[in-house]
Amino acid sequence: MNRREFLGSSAVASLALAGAAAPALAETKLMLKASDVHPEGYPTVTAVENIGKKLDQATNGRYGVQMFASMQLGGEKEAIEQAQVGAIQFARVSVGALGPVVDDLNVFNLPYVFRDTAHMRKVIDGEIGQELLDKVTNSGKGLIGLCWMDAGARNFYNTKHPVKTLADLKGLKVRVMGNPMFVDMANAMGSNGVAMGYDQVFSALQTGVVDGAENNPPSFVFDNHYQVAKYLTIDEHLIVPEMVVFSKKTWDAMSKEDQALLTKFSKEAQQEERKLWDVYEKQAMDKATAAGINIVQISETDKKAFQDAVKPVWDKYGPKYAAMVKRIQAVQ
Ligand code: GTR
Repeated sequence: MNRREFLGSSAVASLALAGAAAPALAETKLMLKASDVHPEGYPTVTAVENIGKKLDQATNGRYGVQMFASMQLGGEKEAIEQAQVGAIQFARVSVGALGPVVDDLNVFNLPYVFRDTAHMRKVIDGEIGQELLDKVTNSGKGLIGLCWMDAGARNFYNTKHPVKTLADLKGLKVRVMGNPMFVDMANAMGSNGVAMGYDQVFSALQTGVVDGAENNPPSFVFDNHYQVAKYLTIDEHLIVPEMVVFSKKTWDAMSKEDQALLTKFSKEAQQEERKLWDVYEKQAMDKATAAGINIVQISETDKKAFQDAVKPVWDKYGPKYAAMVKRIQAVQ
């Protein structure tokens, strides 16, 4: 089924079902639709599928989850919009894509805002994490913030040459996520930031529309970017967590008990995904190495130049989030 057929047919049926969680329909299984840009087997995909399995069991089959992986329903902007109107229920998306919808989240999109991924995990697991999930739920944007997912740290890769220092980024056209903060970031670092949806990245790299992109190792490898971009530089300029958001339309039609189950299983998924992540990230690096990818590791000392370069981004966006940045930095 293509995207148009999907949105035209089953979405309507699912809406009708979701809106009518009446006793008469109790025997009918409600299939909650989920979208992810990544393929089957990717940690975020498995984690959301597991929420579905648990829901199925706990509700005696009243609910199930149907996963549309590998961008079958488009990129992340589309997934968010589909969840907002109730055409799908779960959208697993990056905070990079969600920031333009719920501005409070953009604090996590500031380059080098986290010391490392362990710091990020502490923050999303704690009070700040819950507060930002609630911001999504209370944003009036038709979304419920269910849980966080780990996506490691992001690095530059390109089709042209090794990037050993900041100067090597100069002039490279680098694809970034659809959020003005990242275009500013890429430009501040000397490259030319090009915002585009994730669904276009592979072909943009392949056709030379862009020279490079930036992402975590699992996306680089398991979404096949490494087949065309042979130069990877581990500089960890962004540590952007991801969120599973749920359609408020569907949520409002669910009983309090079912909502509580969904909340519980989502919290569990947050922890489960990260275990899968650690394994997958290692596999990705092994695969990249085996494929002969040229990998440059930026040392802690050299990272300083990268961090200094993004100062204009902090000058422009930082003040708005100053109080939250302080709280993030205070998390040990
Ligand atoms: C991946 C992330 C996706 C998407 C993608 C991108 O790391 O898991 O949600 O945001 O990056 O660059 O668009």
